[in-house]
Amino acid sequence: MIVLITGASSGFGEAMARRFVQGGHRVIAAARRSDKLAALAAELGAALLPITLDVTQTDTIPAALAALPAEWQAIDVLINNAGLALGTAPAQQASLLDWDTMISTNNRGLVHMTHAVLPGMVARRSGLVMNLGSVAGSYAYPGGNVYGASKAFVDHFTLNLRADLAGTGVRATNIAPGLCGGTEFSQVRYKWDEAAAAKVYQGTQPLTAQDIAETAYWIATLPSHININNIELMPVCQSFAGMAITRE
Ligand code: NDP
Ligand code: 8X3
Repeated sequence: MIVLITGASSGFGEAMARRFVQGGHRVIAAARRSDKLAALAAELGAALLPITLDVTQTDTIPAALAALPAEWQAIDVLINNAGLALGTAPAQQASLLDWDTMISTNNRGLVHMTHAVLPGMVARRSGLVMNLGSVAGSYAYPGGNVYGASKAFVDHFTLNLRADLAGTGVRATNIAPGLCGGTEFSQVRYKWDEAAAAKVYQGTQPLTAQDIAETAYWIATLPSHININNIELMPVCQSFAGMAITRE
């Protein structure tokens, strides 16, 4: 298989790139930090093709895909993993710039990538689009505001993809992880305040990027008549809070 992974320079994307190459597949690894991708390419060899791509620069996406070498053009699996949370401030205090960046990356970038890759999949009558949602897309929490909403969009966009792709042989899956450590997610969210980022995982055994990579690999290698619509994973240490009630 040829697997295109966005956000392959760290965290889930990097772990998934390793997993798919280890499984004998070829990976197109996309992200903004070309130095990180070059290091991954040096480690994984010719099975990994690094491409520098900012998914928020949506005008550049079709040209970046058209520029792929001919033998890398027929993408079997698109993993829309590039994404981020910025901040945990309540909506009334949050940064609009942060909100725009989350929407541009988690939603706009994701739909543009999908739009660029889908026609080839439909023409070949096979393919899989795997989107990285989050538990934040299903369960509201204070400070989740636009991040959670952007992931709810990913969840529902994936289901609507399934509706449109009926009869084409192309599959679509939303992967919704909960607390997951060992990636740059919290460093990015807390703008590289390392203490704040570390506190998120204190006293927990979170999911790992490897757990998510194994999940993605399992989904992508299922027989072609099976579609996982939505899969939600949490570490055992994570559960549900009650409804918040304001009392007079
Ligand atoms: P990381 O911060 O480790 O990885 C995010 C990746 O996205 C990086 O490779 C980054 O690369 C890339 N990226 C960010 N912005 C862009 C952009 N504009 N264009 C291209 N690539 C971009 O986080 P995770 O691996 O933890 O997260 C991966 C996905 O999983 C995200 O969508 C996140 O929301 C989701 N998720 C994470 C959870 C967690 O707890 N960790 C739980 C649930 C979901 P670069 O900076 O080089 O561009
Ligand atoms: C990341 C999981 O709980 O930090 O999507 O929102 S959470």
